Amino acid sequence: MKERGSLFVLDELERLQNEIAVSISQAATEKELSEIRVKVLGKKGTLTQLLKRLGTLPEKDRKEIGKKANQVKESTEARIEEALFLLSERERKEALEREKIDVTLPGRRIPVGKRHPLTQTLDQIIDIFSRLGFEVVEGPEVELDYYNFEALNIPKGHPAREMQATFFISEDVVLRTHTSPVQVRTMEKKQPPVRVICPGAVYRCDSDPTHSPMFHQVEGLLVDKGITFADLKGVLTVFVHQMFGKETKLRFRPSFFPFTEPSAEIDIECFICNGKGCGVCSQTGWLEILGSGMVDPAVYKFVNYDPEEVTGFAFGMGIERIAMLKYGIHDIRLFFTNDLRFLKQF
Ligand code: 2NM
Repeated sequence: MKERGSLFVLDELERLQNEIAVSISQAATEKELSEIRVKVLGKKGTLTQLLKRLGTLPEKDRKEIGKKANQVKESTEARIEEALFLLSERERKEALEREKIDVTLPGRRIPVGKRHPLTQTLDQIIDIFSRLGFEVVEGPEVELDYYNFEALNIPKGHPAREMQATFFISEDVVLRTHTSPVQVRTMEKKQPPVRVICPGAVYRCDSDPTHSPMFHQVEGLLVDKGITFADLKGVLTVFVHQMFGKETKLRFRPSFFPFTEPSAEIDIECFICNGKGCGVCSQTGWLEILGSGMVDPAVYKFVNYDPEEVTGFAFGMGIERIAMLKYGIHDIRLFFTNDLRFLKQF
């Protein structure tokens, strides 16, 4: 027969074991479980307190009660371990569910930009002349009157100066009206053979649907011993055929520029009406696309080339004009307003 004290402790252990089992089964977090561990097994924990009373019990009951207490302790630890394991399992499953990705979904499209139609046109022109051995050279947009006019055989008072509607910065400084000054600078620096094209922005005080105060040009220059008008015709015919198609009809029409003699403008057959005459070609059947000529000996004098030694040809074209003809664009301002509805079409 056991003592009342022993019976009470045994009862308490039994009750405690059940209570622990219930609270562990209800714990929803790791924190709650570690709180239970402290409450039961900690220094002031319920089981620890109960064990302290072991010494006060009769000798004969101690073994059995001690064994029971140990069992409660071990089962508590085992239950907590198991609960922790279940919690981490549940957490892992939830994470897998939460982070699930559908690898069969189509990818997000990356919006890809396009080059501006003027850049595309210029790149094509540069590509053609590069293959013909021309080098790309650039120069200043704010230019001395000397390079823009004087050295190109356009002295002060020359009517070509009025025709070009120049923006002046000061009496001797202008916004270049063409890229020819870059070619003059090139000839100053380099002896023949010279084969360059000069792309870039140019400025003229002019504004309507087909003229912009800023637009772009490519000019070309080839100087060497024995260059003739036949070379001009050959090179520019190759260019026109590569740019507009090898079936394109073209003609060389006599013209005038102060810096070339003789001079010729190049027309291609109007591809809108096939030469029959329409609004785009002003009923002529032809579209003007290029100016050209044999460089005037007067220009060579300014750059110290000997006109008895070398000859050459030069040409120039407006990039906007070429792009407008190529894509059938009627208003030059569309190139500069950056309306995506326009730009996306190229
Ligand atoms: C054109 C037409 C004809 C030209 C001439 C020169 C230089 F510097 F060599 F004299 N550069 N560009 C030239 C000739 C430009 O543009 C319609």
